[in-house]
Amino acid sequence: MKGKLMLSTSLFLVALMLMGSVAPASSLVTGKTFVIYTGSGAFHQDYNGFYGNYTGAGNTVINASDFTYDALVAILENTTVDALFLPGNEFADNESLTPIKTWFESGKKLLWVAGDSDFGGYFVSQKLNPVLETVGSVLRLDAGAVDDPVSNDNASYRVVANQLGDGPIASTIDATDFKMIFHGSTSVYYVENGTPKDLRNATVDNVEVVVKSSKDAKVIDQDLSASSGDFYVTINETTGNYPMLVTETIGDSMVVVSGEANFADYKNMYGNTFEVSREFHYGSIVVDAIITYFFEKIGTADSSFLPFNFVVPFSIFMATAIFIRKRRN
Ligand SMILES: [Ca+2]
Repeated sequence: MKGKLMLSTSLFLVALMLMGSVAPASSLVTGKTFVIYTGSGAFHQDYNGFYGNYTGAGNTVINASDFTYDALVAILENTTVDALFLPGNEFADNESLTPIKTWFESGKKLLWVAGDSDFGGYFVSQKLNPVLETVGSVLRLDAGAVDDPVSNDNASYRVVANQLGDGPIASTIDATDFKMIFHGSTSVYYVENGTPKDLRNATVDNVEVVVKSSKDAKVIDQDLSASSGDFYVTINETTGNYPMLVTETIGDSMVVVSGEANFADYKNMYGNTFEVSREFHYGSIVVDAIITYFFEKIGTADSSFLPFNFVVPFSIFMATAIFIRKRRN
């Protein structure tokens, strides 16, 4: 009788330990290596909030703002890099994207491609979209700018996206009165057989729209480039609900495409207050939720790590069983 009680107690302890090995979605990942490669073209260079949070949680964050492209390639080829962030970069014609493709296709990799609006010609989406193309993503950054005359932080270019999607990642975010700042942002469309397509009402395999603009937003071609990438401005008879932050799972890797580098400090995007009105927003919470979801559900730790979760509770279970047997004898 006593043995049975001890057996059920030890089984209960094992169950508790197994449950405890799954971190809640709101917690940060640990033990990962991130690289933020700003290159020569990226506008945003400050990531102190992101750096502090993730190094504090036991990750390595390499702010590769002064790296050459060759130095980036060397680190992708010689180090275990789990996530690569490209904020508004432009790659030169002689910078082969093959090393990024090879790295991504090696599996369990998170590639975050962040755009910018076409304000003043600082960012040209056609120079960053080839990265998405080379890793096999159907997502593309629009070559225009999202402008919201209604949902904004005191100026229409300080877009306050106020719609959270209903996919598996967005569903991990517990939000009431959802708001997220995208300062001078572009949006995301997709391609099908080489043709640009509206992502707002489409269901695309392995693609999740995590955050959308308000129903009142418009897309404008503010640099008047009228380029092939200025897609949404051509269908502006239906405004609003632009995809601002989208993921695509490719094998056990994932791309994240955002209209702004909202893991940057810039104008409090990776933060929780608006720049002007100081209202609360979900910026860092959304970024963290995406990263956590990826490493817990898609690019999960390899099998060599799994026994550790199992070995400790199993050893306790066996020791208890042996102890019970000995007591009986
Ligand atoms: Ca444009």
